Amino acid sequence: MKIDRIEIRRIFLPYVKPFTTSGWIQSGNCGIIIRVDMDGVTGWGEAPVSKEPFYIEETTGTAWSVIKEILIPLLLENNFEIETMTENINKIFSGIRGNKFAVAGLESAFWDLLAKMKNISLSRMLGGTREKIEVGVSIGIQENIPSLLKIIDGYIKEGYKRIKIKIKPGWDLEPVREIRKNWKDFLLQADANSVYKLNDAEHLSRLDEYNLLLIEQPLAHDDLYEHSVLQKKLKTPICLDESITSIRHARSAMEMKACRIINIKPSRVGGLSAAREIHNIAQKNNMPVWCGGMLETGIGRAFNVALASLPNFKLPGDISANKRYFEKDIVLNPFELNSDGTLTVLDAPGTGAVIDEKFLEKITLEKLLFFHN
Ligand code: OSB
Ligand code: MG
Repeated sequence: MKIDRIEIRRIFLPYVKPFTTSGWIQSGNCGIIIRVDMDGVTGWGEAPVSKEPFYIEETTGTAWSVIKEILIPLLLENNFEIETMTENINKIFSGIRGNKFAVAGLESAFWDLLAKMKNISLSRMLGGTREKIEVGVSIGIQENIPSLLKIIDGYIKEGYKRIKIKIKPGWDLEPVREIRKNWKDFLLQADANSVYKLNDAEHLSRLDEYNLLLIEQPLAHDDLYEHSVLQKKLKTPICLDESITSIRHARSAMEMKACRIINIKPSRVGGLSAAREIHNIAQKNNMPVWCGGMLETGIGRAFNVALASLPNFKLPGDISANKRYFEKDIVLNPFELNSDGTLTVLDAPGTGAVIDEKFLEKITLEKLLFFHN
């Protein structure tokens, strides 16, 4: 089979509220939506890139140009078989260095397409074992402690079972202490997005008394070694996010004891095949993983939900209900939080996301179409 058609779109979909981390602010999803058509079946994918390279090196602009000038031309003239499709895609992209979000956006569209061709859910195709997944909410840096506490109170009342806050110097010990005064045992974790240095170790160890589930990516985005030094000085488990960009990095991090937990984001590691492999390796090493998020639209979110149904996703993911991010999403079947703090894994073929094509057209800034010769 040949690919009949690939369509890529740059979009802008505003968030309900801007999202602030230790290093940047995001006001909306500036990602790329990918549609692949083959043999009468349609697969959808998302590359949840941002305008600026503050989380990873890629941006909307670099991913757009890599997808259009390099990745799609590599794909178009190939013949695909159902049985080897995702392996084949990964083989075609195996020479690409970096550019994981661009690669993952395309790769994931083929997983959706393949699952639809096989008429099974993506969760089942990946080996998922759960019908519901536990989820938490990631809360950006706020103006002051009272407003943070109020937001947390709202999410806990909605039913979320785990809270993650973003931290940075000057917004770390105090918010954690105040949260603990109000919610002694609630599952709580903190994400630094690479803002600290190794010589902040003593300062970070003061978080140990607050019983955090984990501290996420305290040190540099491309570091493993210093995290392994820091982990020895902390009781709180380190969870790596930015630093794990490949299967090999995940394996090295486990061997070096640079972390005790891994945040898996399919986009960051180049797609679902790599994400599943990291999950499998972590499982063999008794290391729990959880599914991170990139403030995705309903398309990327549906992939994350399917992935998080695998058995070693032992901790709640950053996969909140769509309405926590967007007033209106580009899917017609947004996830809603169940009363037990879970999202229900979809069992329709593929990701199960039903695209609101009219609305997608409305939020599209630029669109390109490709056909094989
Ligand atoms: O570091 O996990 C992160 C959002 C954008 C970029 C990086 C991160 C995040 C989040 C939000 O923490 C996760 C989500 O709810 O999608
Ligand atoms: Mg993170």
